[in-house]
Amino acid sequence: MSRIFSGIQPSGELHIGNYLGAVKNWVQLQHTHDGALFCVVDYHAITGNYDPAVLRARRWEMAKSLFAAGIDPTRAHVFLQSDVPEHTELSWIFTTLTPLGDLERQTQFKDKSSKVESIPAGLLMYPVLQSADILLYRADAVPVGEDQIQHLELARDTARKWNARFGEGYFPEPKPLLTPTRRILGLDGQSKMSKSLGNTVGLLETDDEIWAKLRPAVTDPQRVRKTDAGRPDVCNVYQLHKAFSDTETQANVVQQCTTAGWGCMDCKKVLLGNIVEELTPIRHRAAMLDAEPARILDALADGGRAARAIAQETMREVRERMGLDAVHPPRA
Ligand code: AQP
Repeated sequence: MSRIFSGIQPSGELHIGNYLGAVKNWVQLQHTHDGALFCVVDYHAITGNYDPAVLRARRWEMAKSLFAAGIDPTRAHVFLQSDVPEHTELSWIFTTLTPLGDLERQTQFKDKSSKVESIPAGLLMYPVLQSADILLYRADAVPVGEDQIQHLELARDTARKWNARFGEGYFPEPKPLLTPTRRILGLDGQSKMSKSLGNTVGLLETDDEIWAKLRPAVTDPQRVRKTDAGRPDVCNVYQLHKAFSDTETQANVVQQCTTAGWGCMDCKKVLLGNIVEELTPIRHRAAMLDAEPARILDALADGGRAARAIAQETMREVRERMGLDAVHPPRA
């Protein structure tokens, strides 16, 4: 059976893009794959300027949100990346195998580095650490959103290179597991929903907060008046219906939109109802966890222990195969 690993940055709140693209899939996969590993990748969240107090709070909130979303610590291991130092050790080893050009070609690097004056090397090295995150557990299936496909190609290249030099077949070549909602746009309808772009709907937001964001959300730009027929295929609100509404409602949305039966506001109100229906139980579970923080602490401690056990064994084998194990005098 394949081993599942995936990670999420505590660089902001868990949003519906993360949820639909990845975390909802994690919740399902934990039932078919024992011991799946889900990591709050805090080392990835320090590549830019940050406030340590804010990071501390976000790590906690991210772990809580994952449990609230339905990750069950008796089925899956949830842990903090910085609780397992072997991530950074394997990352250095992979750095030595990675061509600079491959890193400079990564779309996410080009995108993020174009927005800063001085580019931190951590931004460039991000996919190397990500390869280490995955391969440390010798995971072969990685449930992620579409934006991570290119990084996983690099992880596969790295696994092949290391295997060719040090141990054929040792590291599996990890494959992405995508959901039908592999790329959710922000409510601006322009760019990927992203913590750093401030265009998100948080998983734990109240109904009023969600509506305040959904009400002005961009729809089909050509639909100016209610009497204009809309084009669901170019409308981000329809894409969100596909994620949150049942097939009957989706068909009705198409019918009402293309015949100018509903205005965009009517369509958004139906969507709001369906988002609220899906997110309310998650919010309730988060409130219960707020009242019992020890459950989060215990789950993270257990997850960290389980992750370290696998990571330490991998590093023992990696060091041995690379000539980095216990030193001894030369044999005569
Ligand atoms: N908009 C999205 N649609 C579908 N999937 C998404 N993911 C992120 N945004 C979308 C998936 O969520 C998982 C965790 O992502 P991450 O936090 O580790 O990194 P990210 O992709 O960089 O997410 P953000 O929100 O855009 O964070 P920032 O702004 O900090 O970079 C991944 O599986 C990702 O594919």
